Amino acid sequence: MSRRIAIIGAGPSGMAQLRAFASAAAQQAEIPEIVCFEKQSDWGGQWNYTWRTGLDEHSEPVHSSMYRHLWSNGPKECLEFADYTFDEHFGRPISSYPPRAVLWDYINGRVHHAELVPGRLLKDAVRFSTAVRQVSSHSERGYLLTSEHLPTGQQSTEHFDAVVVACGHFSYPHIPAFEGIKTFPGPVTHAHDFRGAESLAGKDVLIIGGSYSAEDIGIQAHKLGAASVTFSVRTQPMGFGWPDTLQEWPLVERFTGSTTHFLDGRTRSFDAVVLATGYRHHFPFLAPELRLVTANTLYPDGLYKGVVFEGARDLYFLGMQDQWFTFNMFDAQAWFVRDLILQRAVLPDPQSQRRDIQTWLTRLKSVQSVREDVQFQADYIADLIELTDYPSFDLDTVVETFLAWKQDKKENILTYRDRCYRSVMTGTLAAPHHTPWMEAFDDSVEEYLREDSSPRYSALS
Ligand code: FAD
Ligand code: NA7
Repeated sequence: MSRRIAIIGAGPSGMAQLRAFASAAAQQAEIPEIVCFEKQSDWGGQWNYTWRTGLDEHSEPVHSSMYRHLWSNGPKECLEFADYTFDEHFGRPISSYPPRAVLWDYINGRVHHAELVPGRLLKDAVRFSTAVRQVSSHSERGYLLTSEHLPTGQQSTEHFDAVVVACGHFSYPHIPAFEGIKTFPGPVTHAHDFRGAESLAGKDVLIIGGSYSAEDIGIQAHKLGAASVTFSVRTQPMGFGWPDTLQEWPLVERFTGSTTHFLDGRTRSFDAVVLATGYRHHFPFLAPELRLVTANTLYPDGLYKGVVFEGARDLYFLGMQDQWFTFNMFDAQAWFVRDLILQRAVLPDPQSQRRDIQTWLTRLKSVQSVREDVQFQADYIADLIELTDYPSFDLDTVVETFLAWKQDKKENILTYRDRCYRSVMTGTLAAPHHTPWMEAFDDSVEEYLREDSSPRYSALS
């Protein structure tokens, strides 16, 4: 009987897993039966924007945390697939920081017409609008997986030999409490429910958090006319080149009505609060002993090569790391998992797996600079690629691109998206977008790809 493999989630990680199997099939490998479960009605994961917040049309927790006017927050040259380049998809150079819809178009383009096996599209392997409800170990081998087709409520329980968890980890918000916050009279939202900054125009906005979401929601608010944005940062100031109306303050101590008291004794009044306090790795559908327990880190403990669950056989997790690299890292992971499933790669014994994990964890502890942090993830990806036939690429140059991006942001957080970088896959230098990011208010694919105007500024490479 053919082996059966379940993939949970058809975001970039799940799509990478499908693509990995398709790539082996194209080389005449025998592919097990693949079933990918996706609770949304289309693939793309976070990149599949929804206006909904809270619960969706099936009373299911809304997955995506993305918002209107979200443009890539890092150069696309750092996330480019090694086996499907931006040049191949768009047929001409585009800018380094495309909007969400353009990136969705790119990831969709790689797999849209692809076949898993001749005559069967990759997409046919995905059961859309189907949520995985429960996964538990089977008494003999493999897993029992219960899923629910959301439009009909029909549930089914099936046996799978291996399970790949690719459900992402930026969907369940981490919502800390602050003393007195219930007395705050204005809106208090988490970044997960943020859908656009229009309502913040003219407002004094407090954003709690000091990472990607805080930074980007802050500049979105500024772009759409917020009177001021104050970041309340717990550990380390972001230290970007902020305009005058954006400031970094220490952590909030408490709220009394609209007055916020900060740890340094200062107080200030705000109209709205956004909690950009991160997310939880949360796997309600996995039996407790199968759950990965981790914070948002570059190397979650308990995953050999960052993907193989130590606590049970034939259980894999994709994309669970904190992310400098994204799409191409998910690819490297998916290729390795595919090779384990196809028995092209062999798992070492548990002691050797533990030693390997420990080596990475020890190295991570000694990381002292941003450069070392990015290099850590680059080396992790290189280690995976070494084990598979995923096309290798110049990871060290991508590290330099990340560092240049960090520097651009330090200089001016409002203009960094106007810079252009060179692809390590094709050598193509990105083309400046026709409109500076601060003046671009239409993030549609059509407007982005419009060719009838030349750039009104020159971007630096
Ligand atoms: P996801 O994209 O989260 O996809 C997981 C999929 O699993 C979803 O489709 C979901 O519906 C499905 N799923 C979950 N649970 C179940 C279930 N029980 N049953 C069935 N299906 C399920 N990365 C970048 O490279 N550049 C950026 O600019 C960038 N911006 C970001 C902005 C925001 C606001 C966020 C939250 C993330 C951003 N990221 C960015 C990171 C982003 O998470 C990755 O790019 C990528 O989407 C991760 O892919 P994934 O497949 O691992 O997870
Ligand atoms: P991150 O990167 O996990 O960052 C979470 C931030 O929230 C970080 O600055 C934390 O501060 C802060 N945090 C967490 N808990 C608290 C409390 N209790 N008080 C104050 N501050 C707190 O999540 P993001 O949402 O920014 O980014 C996730 C993804 O979304 C990323 O891939 C982006 O591309 C978009 P700390 O540093 O721990 O002190």
